[in-house]
Amino acid sequence: MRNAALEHAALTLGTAGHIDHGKTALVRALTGVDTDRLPQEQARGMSIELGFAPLLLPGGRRVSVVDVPGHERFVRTMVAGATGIDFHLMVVAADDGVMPQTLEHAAVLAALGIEQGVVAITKCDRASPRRAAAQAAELLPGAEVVACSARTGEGVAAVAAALERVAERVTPRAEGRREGAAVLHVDRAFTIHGAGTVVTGTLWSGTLAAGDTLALLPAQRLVRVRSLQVHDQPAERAHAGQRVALNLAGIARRDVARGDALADPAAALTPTQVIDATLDLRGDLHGRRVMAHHGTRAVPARLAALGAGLWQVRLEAPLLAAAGDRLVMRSVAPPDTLGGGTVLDPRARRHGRRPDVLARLERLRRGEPEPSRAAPPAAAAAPGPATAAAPSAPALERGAIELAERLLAAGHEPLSRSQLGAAVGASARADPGGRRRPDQP
Ligand SMILES: Nc1nc2c(ncn2[C@@H]2O[C@H](COP(=O)(O)OP(=O)(O)OP(=O)(O)O)[C@@H](O)[C@H]2O)c(=O)[nH]1
Ligand SMILES: [Mg+2]
Repeated sequence: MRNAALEHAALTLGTAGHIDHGKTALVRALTGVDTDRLPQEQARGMSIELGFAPLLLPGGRRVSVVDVPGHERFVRTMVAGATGIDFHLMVVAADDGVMPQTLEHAAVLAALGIEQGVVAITKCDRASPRRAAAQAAELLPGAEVVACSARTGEGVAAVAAALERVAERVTPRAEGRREGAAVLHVDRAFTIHGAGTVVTGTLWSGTLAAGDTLALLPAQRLVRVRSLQVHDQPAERAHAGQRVALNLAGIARRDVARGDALADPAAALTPTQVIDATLDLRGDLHGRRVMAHHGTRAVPARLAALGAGLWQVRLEAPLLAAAGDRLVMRSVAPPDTLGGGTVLDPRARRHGRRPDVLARLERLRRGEPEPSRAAPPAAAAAPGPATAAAPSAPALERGAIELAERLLAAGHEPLSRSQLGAAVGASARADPGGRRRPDQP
């Protein structure tokens, strides 16, 4: 790389905090960029969409900033922005203190596993920071608290210095995902006159280059990367953790939106509707209908408790999740963040609390590798002396084994006719009439 400032691993900083507490004003004081670009945002003096700006820290390190809206109606947008960040800038106004979306954004950060960050007590030209600082320190213990004013500029350099200290110690979330297949969750899609469809997002894993063919999900269409930018600069290649803009060929603007994902077709990322996860949630939520947020997407889901912090998330529309990804759960009404956790099995079957299924999830939670699933289940293999004594016993056909697996995995949950249908159909196809009972015609 040409510029020493770019030699550090790519890091993204996300703002957080209640409406009107001064997030956008502080980002402008730090970066010189007004992230409230939309006419409605300027007219209403309020952020609606995610805003982006590059931040050059005092020591020369460059990080990307995602500025989120604070309005309670836009928490979904906030989650979509926070999903790709490495550390946070929680903004609390000195004259208002900790407010509902301060708490909710803190809960979202916790659910996403974003522990490191800085608290800025803004508007110190208006009120003493003391009360707000004490409240914020209680909410986010461990974060450095810095008083400042975006209006007078006082303390802004101290905020930048505190951010730099965190940037030095934070582990980039993309670390360990650089070698993987490319995945990007789209946070904006728009048209640039003369260029066509452009999407932006934080590159979640792998690398991307002009000319690459990607699968657009959940539509499962192929698109081609015509050109790309990293941090607003044309680039040949983008790496995991960087903010990228992709000019896409083969797709109209109306056919791509925030919440879609672009993935290397080899990524094996497919739309999924049943997820097994380890979740840390407030209250008894078994059977509750919630909003499940993943990547830049949110869909309604029903929660089934499996015990010991293990949950099955049954989605009403697909998510594009992989094992190890973070999930955030919010209540549908009243809107509130209930907690979150990590995907263990992104393509689970509907099942209950069967001991063998739970043992497998516990293994996944401990990070142990999956035993090969190619081996037939014990029930179908009929092990024991009888097998040894009768090596000529006919093997069960594939359809019967599939059916047995489905019934075992279902536990106490009855399978629907359509769920059974495929396996029964496979069984019938595998055995075209050869083993009918003698009394059947
Ligand atoms: N006096 C004073 N006013 C400030 C300061 N920071 C922001 N403001 C004002 O507070 C209002 C809200 O600031 P924003 O930066 O838009 O707040 P925000 O947190 O981005 O708001 P949302 O994005 O809508 O959640 C604006 O009128 C700002 O000019 C400050 O340090 N001192
Ligand atoms: Mg704002």
